[in-house]
Amino acid sequence: MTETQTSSQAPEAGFHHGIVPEVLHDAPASKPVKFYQVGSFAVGNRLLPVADRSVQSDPNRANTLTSGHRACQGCGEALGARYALDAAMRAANGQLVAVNATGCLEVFSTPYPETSWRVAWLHSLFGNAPAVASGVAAAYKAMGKNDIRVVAQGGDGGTVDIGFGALSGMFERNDDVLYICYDNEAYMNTGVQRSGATPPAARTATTQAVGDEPGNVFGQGKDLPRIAMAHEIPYVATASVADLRDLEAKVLRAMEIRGARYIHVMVPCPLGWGTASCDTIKVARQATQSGLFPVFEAEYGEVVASSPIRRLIPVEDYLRGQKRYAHLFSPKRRQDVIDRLQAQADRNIRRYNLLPGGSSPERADITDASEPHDPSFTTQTVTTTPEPEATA
Ligand SMILES: Cc1ncc(C[n+]2csc(CCOP(=O)(O)OP(=O)(O)O)c2C)c(N)n1
Ligand code: SF4
Ligand SMILES: [Mg+2]
Repeated sequence: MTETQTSSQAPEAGFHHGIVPEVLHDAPASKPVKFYQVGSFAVGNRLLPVADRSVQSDPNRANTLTSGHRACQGCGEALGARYALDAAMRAANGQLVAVNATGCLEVFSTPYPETSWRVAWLHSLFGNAPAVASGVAAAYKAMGKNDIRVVAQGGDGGTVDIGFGALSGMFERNDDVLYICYDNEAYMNTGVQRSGATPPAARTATTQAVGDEPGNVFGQGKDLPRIAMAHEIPYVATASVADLRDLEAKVLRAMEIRGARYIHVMVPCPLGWGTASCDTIKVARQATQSGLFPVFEAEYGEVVASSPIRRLIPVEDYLRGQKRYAHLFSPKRRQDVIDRLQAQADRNIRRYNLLPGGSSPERADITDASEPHDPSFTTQTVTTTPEPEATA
């Protein structure tokens, strides 16, 4: 644990616009510098006008969730929260209050008497973050301080389960709060128990890999982005740590709007999913590129945009890398269960129009034959497998 910084300290050293760091001068001349990787998922930043560059590339970014916290190595939630809150801080000109539900994000960031937050930050209970945030927003409104903005955040358990009633009320009243859910698909802080957002067939401490239907039960679970849309609030979006630039953009967009807003971020948990800490981004990308986690935006209950899949992969590629799904491949391959999960991905692809180019997932504008493909991504044609019957 390093010492916690305070907001009075100087910002972290970074690349200042127009100044070339010494290290680049020392690079061997024989090694060309490549600015854009055509066909990869990398996002160019340096060649953009300063105003269009990412929040994280700004040396004066807020570092709202700063170093020294106790998240596991490769924690998707820590990464997502850092990007989301820095973007919110930029949008609010630093006039931001963050309310946190109980969960890993709260526990790893605030071991008393330390904190990694460089923002006015409140924690009350596991299930009341939306209610507390609504109260904070109402108090500032009553004081006429409309420039102070409010963000609430919580894990999937705090959001879709215990905090659900308070969140629905916040939506229904259209309270001026941006709520961000970091979805790692289980109650990670207390030892990986199932939540209403745990996907079918996933093994958790409370959904063991036994019986005819191993792991979590099949069913829809609680699809909170769609439930939020049903409240017809001004803005709902999904995002993923696989595309942090998109996450930043959605937070900035949400902060332009007043009223209740909801962003649902996919944040892999290496400990709970049984993945290597270096694979957090890869596994998050596999979730979006298989169609299992659709990335989209909705306004007043209607989907207005979705992020197309760039290289479609079968869900099996996503499942295979995670120990929570190991029972689908050994000791006996469970093709029936894999097929049902594939059918869910196929339904998302249809529902959110994730392959707008038709059945061929390879799009000429983003691929480059000279670029070696990541062997973990296998291109295939979409099949429209019949949907499984709901059995939950
Ligand atoms: C009323 C109440 N019940 C249970 C707990 C114990 N508890 C603390 S965090 C947590 C799980 C949090 O899961 P989630 O919201 O998904 O966040 P994550 O830790 O996965 O980020 C639980 C069950 C609690 N603090 N309060
Ligand atoms: S258990 Fe998971 S969510 Fe919690 S800190 Fe570790 S990686 Fe992050
Ligand atoms: Mg969780």
